[in-house]
Amino acid sequence: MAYKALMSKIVLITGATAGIGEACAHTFAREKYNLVLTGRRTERLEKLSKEITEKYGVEVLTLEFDVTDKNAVVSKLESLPDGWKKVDVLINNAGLSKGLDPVQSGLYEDWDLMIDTNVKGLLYVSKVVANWMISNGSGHIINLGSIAGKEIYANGHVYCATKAAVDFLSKGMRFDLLTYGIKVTAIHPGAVETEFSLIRFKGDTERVKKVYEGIVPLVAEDIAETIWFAASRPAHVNINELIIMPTQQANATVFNRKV
Ligand code: 8X3
Repeated sequence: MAYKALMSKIVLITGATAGIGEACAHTFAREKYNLVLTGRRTERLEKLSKEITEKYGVEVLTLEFDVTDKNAVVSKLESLPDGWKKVDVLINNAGLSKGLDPVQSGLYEDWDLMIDTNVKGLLYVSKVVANWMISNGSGHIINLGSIAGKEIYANGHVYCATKAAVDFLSKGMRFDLLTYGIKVTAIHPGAVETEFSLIRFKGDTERVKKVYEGIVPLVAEDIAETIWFAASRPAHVNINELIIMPTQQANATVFNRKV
């Protein structure tokens, strides 16, 4: 397995068990990349791995860890066979929003989870993989930001702050990795219908319904195709960042709803 991995390009995707991460797994497998898929849900990882191997004939390795667990991130990633450390593209997709509350009543555990996942988790993974890319002499880090990192909206302060952090971390990484020829791209989606809102609203399907009411939202595949566009530019071209929204969305809060 390690030998073949050396022959093909490799993408490592965090949070690959659903939504944008899962869609990226399909898109990159279609383009004949071998995949390292990471996530918290083992069963889903295994199911996706099997599906992709059968459908596209590429090789898939799965690593089960939570990006918030620094020791697990480092030890699981470092446990990869050497051939699999030749990662060409890292997609830092793992991220979430939990709760939508003002500062005076927000829950500490929601804040911790968002900051630990969206900011610290992204950093933990990036450090390990950036070092591999430096040894390999090339690489491309693609970070999932959000329109929420470009604008603030009511009750979104912590989530928006974490995505603003992703925006600045991406810009900072571009400085750090410039001399190594490593590309850094940030993708900032608006409303994408995934499990995002279900997690934000903690399973309240009525609130989730309202988010997408009267609009045709983006789907995970729209973002995966955008990421593929960024990843497939020629060696001398880097897409620094892209903001992508549904046609019926003007900014983080203004929609042209047809209800
Ligand atoms: C998700 C987009 O506008 O719901 O990152 O925060 S938004």
